[in-house]
Amino acid sequence: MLRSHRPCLPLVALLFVAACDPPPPTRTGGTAGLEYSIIQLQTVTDPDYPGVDARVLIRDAIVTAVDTYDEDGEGSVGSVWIAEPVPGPWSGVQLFDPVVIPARVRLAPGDIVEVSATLDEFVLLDASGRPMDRDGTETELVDASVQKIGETFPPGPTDIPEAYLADLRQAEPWEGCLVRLTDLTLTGGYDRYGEAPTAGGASIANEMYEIPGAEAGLAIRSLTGVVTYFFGFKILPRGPEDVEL
Ligand SMILES: [Ca+2]
Ligand SMILES: [Ca+2]
Repeated sequence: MLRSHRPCLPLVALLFVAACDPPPPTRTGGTAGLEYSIIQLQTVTDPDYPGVDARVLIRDAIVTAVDTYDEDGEGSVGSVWIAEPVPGPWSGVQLFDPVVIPARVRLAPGDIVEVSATLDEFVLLDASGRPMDRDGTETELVDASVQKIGETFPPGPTDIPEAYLADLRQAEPWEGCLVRLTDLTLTGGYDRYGEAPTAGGASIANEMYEIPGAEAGLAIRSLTGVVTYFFGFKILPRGPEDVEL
C-alpha cells in the first residue's frame, strides 16, 4: 500500500500551539505533547479535538492488534492498533508503522502502552495533491513512538451489525476498534486488493490474516477484527482465532 506522510510541524510551531491554545482538561506537565483520550482524537466535534498535525500523548492505552503479516511480500507489517481500556465507539485508533520502545519488545494484544504521535487523517493524494477518495479518510497516528509499560488481559471485541461496515456514517465510530460480526456469508474470494466481500456489504481484508478457503458461499459464524478505512471500511481479522466457521 502506497503511503505518504505530512512532515512534522517545526518545533517552534509546536511551542506556539502549546503556549497559546487553551489547555484541554487532560493536559499534563510532560514534554511529549498534550495528553488526549483516543475518543478526543477520533471525534472532530469534540471541543478538545486537537486537529490534524497536532502532536499528542496517549496514556494507558491497550494494544488490540499488531500487524506482523506481510500479505503482499512488500514489507506490509508494523501497524499497531490501540484502544481505550473501556471499549465502545470512537475508542480505537491505528498507529501507522510506529517505533516500539524498547526495540526488543514484540507488542501483543493486552499490552498497556504510552504513545507519543502526530494525528493524521490519511487519504491518498493525486499528483496535484487532491484526495483520490472524496468519501473519507482514516484517522491514524503517524511518527509514533509506543512504549510498553505493562500488561493486562487481551481486550475483547464489541459486537456490531454487519450492515454498519457497509454504511460510511455507521462505520465511522468503529474505525480503529476491535469488533465482532456474526453470521456472514462471503460472496467472493480475495480480490487483487486482498479484500473479500460479504453478502451484507462488508469487506474482509487480508492485512493481518488470510482466511483459508475464502470463496463465494463460505459461511462464517463469527469474525473478529479491527476496522480500518481505505477506499471504504473493512474488517481485518488478526489470526485464525478470530475466525469461527
Ligand atoms: Ca475517523
Ligand atoms: Ca500486513
